Amino acid sequence: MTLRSEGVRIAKADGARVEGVGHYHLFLDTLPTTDSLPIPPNSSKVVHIGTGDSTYTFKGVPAGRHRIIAVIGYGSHVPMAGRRDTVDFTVKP
Ligand SMILES: [Cu+2]
Repeated sequence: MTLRSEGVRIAKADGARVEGVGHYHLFLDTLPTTDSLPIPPNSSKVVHIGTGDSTYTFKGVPAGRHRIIAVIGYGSHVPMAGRRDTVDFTVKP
């Protein structure tokens, strides 16, 4: 999956909350957490792309329909309001 943003500079996660600077988070087959709280640590369903990269590959996703919700969060991992998008896809058997 490749991500793209406008109006936000994608950077390494450094713990800071700087307007207009953040990194991507991916929620696989789960709803994003509350906007006012930091996104939980990485798990099988939650990914912080804290390196500042714009690509990520999920491995071992089973066949069937899936949904990824991408959320840009500040360096502090708190989501940026309105900075999210959803993609639905199917993994073939
Ligand atoms: Cu994060």
